[in-house]
Amino acid sequence: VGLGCNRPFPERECFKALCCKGPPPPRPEYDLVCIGLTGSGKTSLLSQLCSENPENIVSTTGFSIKAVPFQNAVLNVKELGGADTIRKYWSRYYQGSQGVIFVLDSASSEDDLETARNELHSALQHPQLCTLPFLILANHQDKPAARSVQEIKKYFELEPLARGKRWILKPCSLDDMEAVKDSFTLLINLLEERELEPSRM
Ligand SMILES: Nc1nc2c(ncn2[C@@H]2O[C@H](COP(=O)(O)OP(=O)(O)O)[C@@H](O)[C@H]2O)c(=O)[nH]1
Ligand SMILES: [Mg+2]
Repeated sequence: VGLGCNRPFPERECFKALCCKGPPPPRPEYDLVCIGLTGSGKTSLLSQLCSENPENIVSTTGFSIKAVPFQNAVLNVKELGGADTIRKYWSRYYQGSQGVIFVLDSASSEDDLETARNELHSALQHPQLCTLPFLILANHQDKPAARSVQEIKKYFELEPLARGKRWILKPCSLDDMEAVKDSFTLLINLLEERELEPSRM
């Protein structure tokens, strides 16, 4: 008799079959803010995660909120427009955030990369964000001019600044959404850890 046929508790199987028919347990929801310069790919990545038609993407002038579904959680992501004129208002929308997604264009000009670095540093040090988990996506990796994730880590001086914080830096591009989803799973793990913290004390 093989192991699979050996069922000493058929009633247990029945119970499982019955209780699994109910509605799935509600998934936890987290409020996140998504920032990054215009053109870094915030709207495209979030739309892909929501399975929206990429042709409907328009430049984000104010902000937009999307409920992004994952297997174990729903992320309510507030994308803030990245234009020069809007960035100074980013911090007005930080309140209530439980985590941060920062998207950058790995193939952008030196000037834009420096601007992105300054914005990321401000976010990492902002009183309303500095204790939150960060997912930093080095997007546009499909382009030949893209800097590697190691180069970006060094250029952005993340090690000294973000030491002790929970952050994830991952290379990605629109054409590999599976990798993007994996990165979000890591972020969700950090968000869950955070939720458990008070009960551990
Ligand atoms: N080649 C390439 N293009 C991308 C990638 N991500 C976004 N884009 C393009 O970059 C442009 C700006 O993207 P968008 O999502 O509007 O950026 P946002 O301003 O940060 O919201 C669009 O034309 C996208 O198709 C990527 O990973 N690779
Ligand atoms: Mg946008």
